[in-house]
Amino acid sequence: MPNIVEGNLVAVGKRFAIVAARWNDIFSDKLVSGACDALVRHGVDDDDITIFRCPGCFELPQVAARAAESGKYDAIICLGVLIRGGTPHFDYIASQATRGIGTVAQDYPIPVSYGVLTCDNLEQAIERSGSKAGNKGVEAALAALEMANLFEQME
Ligand code: DLZ
Repeated sequence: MPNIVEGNLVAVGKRFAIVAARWNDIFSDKLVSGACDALVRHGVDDDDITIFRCPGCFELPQVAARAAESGKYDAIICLGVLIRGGTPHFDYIASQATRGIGTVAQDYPIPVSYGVLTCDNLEQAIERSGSKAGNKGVEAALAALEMANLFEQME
């Protein structure tokens, strides 16, 4: 049998930072509440969750890097909602936010999860923030939780 190392979804005592963009807050608020709910239902204490709100997705990596640098958290969950408009702005912000979050994930020794919606329209945002395609905030929270436990086992 191979030796399998994997994280479980029990997170008692772990500390999480949620970094969330305020743009499109009717949707991003749903991602934040979904992420908090998922963490608490898996044993995380409310006091061990800190939510940082920033203006938009472009700012997510900057705040995530500071949170990682602080050493106060076992994992960081990045949340935001980008909705395509009539100009190429969406593509620039989406690629910078994604690249930046990836860079933070590689630069710091704690897991950083990616819960940024990149939607072509409002319907896609509705579907992914708590309706028929689930809630991507929940998924990002569970990924962070599993990864925090995996990293702990790899120490
Ligand atoms: C400018 C902008 C636009 C057009 N669209 C969004 C969006 O759909 N979602 C989002 O999170 N942020 C958006 N922003 C704001 C940028 O992310 C950023 O906050 C500003 O350009 C200021 O740096």
